[in-house]
This record gives sequence, structure tokens and C-alpha cells, in this order.
Amino acid sequence: MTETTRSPVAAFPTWPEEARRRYRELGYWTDETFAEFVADRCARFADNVAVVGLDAHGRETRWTYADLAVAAEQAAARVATAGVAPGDRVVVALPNIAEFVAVVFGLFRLGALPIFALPTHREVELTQFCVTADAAAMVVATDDLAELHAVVADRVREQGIEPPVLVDIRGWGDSLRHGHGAPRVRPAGRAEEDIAFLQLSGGTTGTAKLIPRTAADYLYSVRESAAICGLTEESALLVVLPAAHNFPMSSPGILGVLHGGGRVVLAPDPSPRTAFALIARERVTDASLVPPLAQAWVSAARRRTPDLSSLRTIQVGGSKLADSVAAEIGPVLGARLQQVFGMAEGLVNYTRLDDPDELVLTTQGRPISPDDEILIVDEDDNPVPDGAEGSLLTRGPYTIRGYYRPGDPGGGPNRDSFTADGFYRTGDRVRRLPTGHLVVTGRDKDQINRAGEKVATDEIEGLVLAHPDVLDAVAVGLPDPYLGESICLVVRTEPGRPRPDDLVDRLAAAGLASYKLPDRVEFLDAFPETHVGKNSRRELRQLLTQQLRPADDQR
Ligand code: OOB
Repeated sequence: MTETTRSPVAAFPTWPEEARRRYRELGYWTDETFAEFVADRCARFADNVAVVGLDAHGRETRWTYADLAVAAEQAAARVATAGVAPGDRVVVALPNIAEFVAVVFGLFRLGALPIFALPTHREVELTQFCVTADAAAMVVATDDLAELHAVVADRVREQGIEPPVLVDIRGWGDSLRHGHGAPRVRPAGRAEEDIAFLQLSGGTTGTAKLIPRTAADYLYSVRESAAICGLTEESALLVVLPAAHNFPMSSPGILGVLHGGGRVVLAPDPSPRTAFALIARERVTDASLVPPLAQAWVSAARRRTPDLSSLRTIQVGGSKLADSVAAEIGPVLGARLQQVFGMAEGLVNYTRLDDPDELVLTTQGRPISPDDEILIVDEDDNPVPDGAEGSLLTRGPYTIRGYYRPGDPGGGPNRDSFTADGFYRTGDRVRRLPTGHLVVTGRDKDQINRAGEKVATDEIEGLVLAHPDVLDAVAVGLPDPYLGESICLVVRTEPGRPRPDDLVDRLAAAGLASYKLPDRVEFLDAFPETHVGKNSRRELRQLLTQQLRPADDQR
């Protein structure tokens, strides 16, 4: 085993002492760590089925909690053998396969910190994660990411950082299934208020922001989410969204289900066909969807009349659900809608299962905790009158106080995204009803929400501006009936010069995740400006929305 040469976990902006004491006194924060969570639930529910799905080799897998404990133990040993030590950061870039759960639980056992990447991330993103967190390893299970590792390693090395080792779990063979072939690890454990893992922020800046979550804060949100969503040992949650996202991870997600002794059913792809077959076969009770998928399920269910009789609740979140689609979910899918408005930084809102229909269909829910502090403010950070629209700021027992920024904890986004009092600036515009339910009305962050995936506009713009023929570039989100928003890249080039027709290809070649690639590119000779002479995104969006509206809509 090679010894780690990695830097220790950096200090992070944590909650003030008084808040921490209060959250403990109120019982929100307990002393359970993730290693204990894994050991406790796997023992308590040993004979229940924990995980159903395909493995890295495409084989059907059905693990009990006892099997999962063994698989996690084996995964921990395998990762340790690759040179990962307690406290090391590990990029996990796995698809929705059974080993995802084993690897994450194994890293918790080992006391290493998963960084929850997506299998769609490419060298731009993966390099940033490795550089920011000084990652010791990158865990993959697909050819494309295994091949990409060499490119990432070069880029990381160029920045003077030791590259991550590649851990391709396909090379582990059957060891996770059969519980042999790897030595046991001595659990190192991390304290409940230490960073347990790093989630990714959707981001409004070109550089990745890593979100430090602790067992104390996260497990509180997991326990409450499981209770609010009514999860029990009988629950079977279908995971169709990428498992690493905060929503399918914990709202109520994989961890909510495993907390309560239920069953996680991993869908290898998000198509209604695959999902409906799994729902019928596994008697799925719950599913978490982004609005475009909810819409796709509704139209597919109308055509096919699948057996969805086991479905109880469908959680929809990640982007705004149109009231019209919300109204169809109950009647067509035969399940109760539950809207979820959350963020990987913390705050999660749910409509409650016993809320009146009016609230379920038209709001994005209310906070998990009575101690989630909600401020709705104007542009000077002054509270707006009750019921008025404003910018949402929040602070509470599971909302971070700052991003993970080794070497610069007080700078950059931690100055811009948090108030001096520790409130997180969500960048969302909301209004609050007298019931406490929030309605999301818009956004004041430079971000595009494409089918629930968040894209920082300046990341795309920065890469496009490197093109010699591009004078200026702005990425805007345009309304899209299916995606919610599509990405339109608007470009200004030297007049009289040929317009580059390969901008999207260049972005892909630069190694940007495919979900961030523009859906269309438009050329303009001049950009509308704000009164201080900056490009006006709002006017550009209006202009393009009008220009691009299909002919039959233009009446
Ligand atoms: C979830 O988390 P993130 O970190 O990918 O994105 C957070 C942002 C929010 O700030 C908001 O802009 C948007 O996504 N959002 C919604 C929404 N849910 C999230 N906007 C409108 N309506 C909704 N229901 O997306 C996330 C994390 C946990 C649970 C659910 C979603």
C-alpha cells in the first residue's frame, strides 16, 4: 500500500459555537458519524433488501443490508489498497450502479471524503475538483472516464498538483458480490462535525465550488426528509436522476431510504420505459424526478397504461414545475405529488403529504426545519413586505456557512455568496405565503437551469472568448417547453469576418460536460447594454425569446 502524500482536510467556515450548541440541544445534531450510520443501518436491517440495480458489468444485483455492509467493507479495502488514506478526497464519478452505494459507504468506512462528481463531467470539471481538493483518487466504471483519467492527470500535474490515482472498479471483479479477496480496513472514522464529503455547487462562476457537508448537519436533513416523505421499511425508491446529485442522494433519496430500512432501486437510464418496467417489477413506492422527466412520464403513461399501482409519491424538484404539469401527476400517474425545492448548499423545502392540493400544486414547499431561517430581501438586503417577491437568503442547521476553499477560506465566493451574518445567498427569487410555503418566481444568479442541471454562464463564456474570432459572448437561458431552459450562446464577431461554425465542437473538445454545451448559437452585431455599459442579459434574453419564438406563436 502506498502512503498518502495528500494535504490534510482543510479548515472550513463552520457554524459559530452558539449555533452548534443550540442545534445539539434541539436534537438536530447528534453524534452519529457516517461510518456509524453505515454500520448501524446495515446491522439493524440486515435481512431487508437494500439495493437493487445493475452492477458495473451490467449484471442484475440485489443486495441485502448485510450484503451491502460486506460490499462497503470490500470497497473500502480496495480503495485503501489503491493508496487512499483516511481524510483523503476521492472523486467518485460513477453511473447509477449498485457499486455506487458500496463505494460511497466504503469511503465513509475508510474515513475518506467522496467528491460527488457526475458521470457526465469531463476533464474541465474533473480537473477542477482534483485541483481544488487535492484529490487522491478518481473512481470510475466506464471506458470513457477511464480513458479521460490520463488527460485529467496531465492537466492536474500542469497545475503543480499530484494527479489522482485511477480506481476502475471493473477491475475488482466479483469481490464486492462475494465478500472475499480484499483485506479488512480499520475504520478511521471522522468526527460528526468534520467534513464527511464534498457536494458540488451548480455554480455561478467558472470555477467549481465544493460544498463541505458534515454528518451532524446532513444526517439531520436526511432523518427529517425521510419522516416528511413518510419513508418506512416498506418503501422502495426509484433513483432515475444521477445518484450523486443532492436531490436523489438525500431529499429523501438514497440516504433517506437506507436510514429507514427501505429499498433503493437504481435505474440504469431515465427513460419512462425503463422506469415503468422497474416500478412494476419492484413495486416501487417513491420516485424523485426533475420537471422534464415528470412531463415525459405523464405523456408516456397516457400512451402506454403501465402498471404504476405501487407508486405512492413522486417528488419533483431541481427546477420549477409548471402548474399545468403539476396538475397532471396525480390523475395520470396515480401518485401524490410532492414538490421539492432544495440546494446542495443546504436548505430543502417540501410540500407536505397532507398539505391541501392548492399548495401542493402551486408552491415549492416549506423548509424542513423550524430553525431554517428565511429572509426575503430587496437589492439592499432589506426585508421585503410579507408576501412580496425578493431574493432568498437562508441560514440554518444544515445550510453551509461557506464553501471548501483550502488556502482562501474567507475569499472569493465565500465573500459573495454569504452575508456577514452567515446567511447563504441562494440566488433564487421567491415569495412566501402565510403558510410559510415558498413560490419560486425567478432567479438573480448568472446560472442557467437546463432540465435541473445548473450551468454557470461565465464558464461557457470564458471558454468561447478564447476563440480568436470572438469579440464577445454571452450565454443565456431561453424558455424551453421541455427543458425549462435551453442554453443559447450569443456571439459577437468582427464585422466582415466569417463567423465560426465550430464553437460548440470546440467547447466539447475543450472537455466541458455535455449538459453544458449550448443548444443553439446566435450571432449579433451588437449586444444590448445596461446603463453602466455592461451586457444586459435580461434584454438579450427578451430579444432572443421574441426573435426565436416559433412562427405559430407570434400572434
Ligand atoms: C437541487 O440542488 P442544486 O444544488 O443542484 O440546485 C439548487 C438550485 C436552487 O437554488 C434553485 O435555483 C434550483 O436549483 N431549484 C429549483 C427547485 N429546486 C431546485 N427551482 C425551482 N423550483 C424547484 N423545485 O436542485 C436540489 C437539491 C435538493 C433537493 C432538490 C433539488
